[in-house]
Amino acid sequence: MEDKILFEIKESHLDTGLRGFPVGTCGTSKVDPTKGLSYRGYFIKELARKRPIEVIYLLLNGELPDEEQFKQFHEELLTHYVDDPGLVKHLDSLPKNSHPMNWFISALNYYGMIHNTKDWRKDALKVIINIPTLVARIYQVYYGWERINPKPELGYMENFVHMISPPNKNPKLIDLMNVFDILHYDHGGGNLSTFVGKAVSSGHADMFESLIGAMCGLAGPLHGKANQECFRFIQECYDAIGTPDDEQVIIDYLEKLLASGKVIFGFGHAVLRVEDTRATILYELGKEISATDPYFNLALKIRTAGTKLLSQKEKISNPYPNVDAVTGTLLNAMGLTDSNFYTVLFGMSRCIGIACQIYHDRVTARNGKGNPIVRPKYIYTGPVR
Ligand code: AMX
Repeated sequence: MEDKILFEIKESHLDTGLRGFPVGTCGTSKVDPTKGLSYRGYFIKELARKRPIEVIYLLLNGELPDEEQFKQFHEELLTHYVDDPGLVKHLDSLPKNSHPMNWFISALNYYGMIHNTKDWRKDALKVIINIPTLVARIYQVYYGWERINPKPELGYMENFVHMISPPNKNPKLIDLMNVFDILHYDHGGGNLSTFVGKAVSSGHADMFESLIGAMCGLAGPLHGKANQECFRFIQECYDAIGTPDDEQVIIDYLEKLLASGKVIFGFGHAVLRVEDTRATILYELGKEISATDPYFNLALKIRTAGTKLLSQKEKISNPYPNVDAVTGTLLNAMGLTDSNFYTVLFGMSRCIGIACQIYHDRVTARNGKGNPIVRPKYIYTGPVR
């Protein structure tokens, strides 16, 4: 079989953060520069309005389930469901002034210590079925909300939405969470958090240890925490200009920000060269569930004004909105107003995609041998004595 050359590595590549280096294979999802995200060959727009468990089944097994397979899978997942009272005690002991991502990482660690089976499939199932309850418990304790007990029989995201009780909770929060969860499961293998999770598991750390590594990666402001920054950006724009009818007012305002060295949050992407298809889905959903919200309306106006402005800047590879351009406005409009928590919601979903990838890396890759330990080379640049 021909052993094709995929990439030529030059010295100048050493400073690029492995940008674009092929380092392995990923069978669950793909990010195409012009067609956007797909899971197992299905474009995300074909999946966004399905039931979350159907899409998780697809990521894990490679095909969408029929009704019987769906039922069996859901029943199997529920056998792994546990609402551990020790978790709430653990959360009660955490410092209230720390970031919710630190709580999420700590909760995963607690959960792994108690419930880890060291069986990759079982642990992936445990992550899938329990992570919304774990996040709901964090919400309850962190914000001092009512500690509503779970009702897993309600459905996957339904149970999550049932357990959280933000003031002014919008009844359409469930519509948003179903779509939000599906959109954020997987994004190829090379995004920082997924890459880290896969790398940690390659040393045979367990599923929970691997996800903790991944979520520490997600917590960085250049990666997952960008979604909270993007919403703050919309809030700042709103405070400065409101929702003007004249597009030029928005363009002038954004131009001033660029001139002062700031970035237009929610625009640009390392891989995509079109509007992020996840953003397109959320703009459409927002028109259904959040049409009168002022932040959402401003985000809609910035969608076109920002693209017009950034298209004139040659150095910017992708002048279009990414998924974070709009998520915060919708979460906020549905009652989840504290943007500090948005990365945790992203993590709740992304852990599922990473767990599915890790399962395949460890159990099905290389005819069941599993992928080898990750061991890249860093070139020594210190003194020679
Ligand atoms: N506003 C202002 N400048 C931007 C820009 C934006 N939205 N997007 C890119 N640029 C600039 C870069 O800073 C870079 O400038 P430099 O050469 O002076 O350093 C130049 O354009 C070229 O960058 P690029 O090749 O187009 O993008 P990248 O792959 O280096 O970076 C990203 C991608 C997302 C970090 C960048 O577009 C950005 O900072 N966007 C704003 C922040 C944001 O929305 N983050 C969320 C990311 C979404 C996600 O992946 N979850």
